[in-house]
Amino acid sequence: MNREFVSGLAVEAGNLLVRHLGARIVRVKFGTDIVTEADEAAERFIREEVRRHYPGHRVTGEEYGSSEGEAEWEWVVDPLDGTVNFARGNSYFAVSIGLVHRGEVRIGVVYRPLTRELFAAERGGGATLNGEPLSVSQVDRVEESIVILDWTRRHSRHDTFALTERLFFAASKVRSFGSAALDLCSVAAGQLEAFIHPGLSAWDFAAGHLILTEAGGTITTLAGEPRSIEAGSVVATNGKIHPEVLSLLTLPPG
Ligand code: 2AM
Ligand code: CA
Repeated sequence: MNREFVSGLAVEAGNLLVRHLGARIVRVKFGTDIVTEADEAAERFIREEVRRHYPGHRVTGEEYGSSEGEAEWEWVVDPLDGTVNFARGNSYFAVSIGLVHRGEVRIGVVYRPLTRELFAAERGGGATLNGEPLSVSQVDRVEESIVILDWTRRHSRHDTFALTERLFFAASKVRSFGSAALDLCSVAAGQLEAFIHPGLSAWDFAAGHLILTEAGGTITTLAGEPRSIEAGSVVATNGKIHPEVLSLLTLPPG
């Protein structure tokens, strides 16, 4: 098992997405949560390659669920993270592949095909962007920070609005780009300081989780609990502003 194989797979799947630019929307899951032919084709490709090279491994992907049986190794795959951007011709989308061993992410790769940015990490081995080491920023105050806040239609707009208001007043800038995997990589690369999402699935952040922590960042739930790869909220920062961000996110009762 190696980082090169996972990286190669993400790059090939990314190239497949590029060939599908302009792909038809095949399903609307919920509100703006859509699926195109590209999501499905890229996931089928990854599943087939894993089955061919690592037949004993389990695959869990956003579009086709989990393959049968228990396995020590599990590939947690989002074939297209940022589908809404992809469908509008915006380059901010990526392939995300996390390789999990007994519940722990060992290898994480996120590939943004239109800019050819390959983010990769191996547990204990650091994180890289196109082979160059990555590290989080040194900014230590929210006041000087750029913060990404994103949400889905499934979450209460009132709760999200309350958080947005607090961050808007506290941070230097608030952004929203639409790909959780790339957002985590941007924090890992020191391009900005934090990413907050009230509810993600494992495939959205398994790879980005490892890339961020290997670059020196911190990731927890909104409540400040340690983050495994189970679905739920995500607060990801450069580490230095984490306590201050969490204190801003704690809404007073009532
Ligand atoms: P996607 O493009 O793979 O759907 C944007 O809000 C971010 O949240 C994207 O990473 C998007 O991933 C993810 N996302 C959107 N809807 C979601 C949902 N219903 N459950 C989990 N993640 C979602
Ligand atoms: Ca997806």
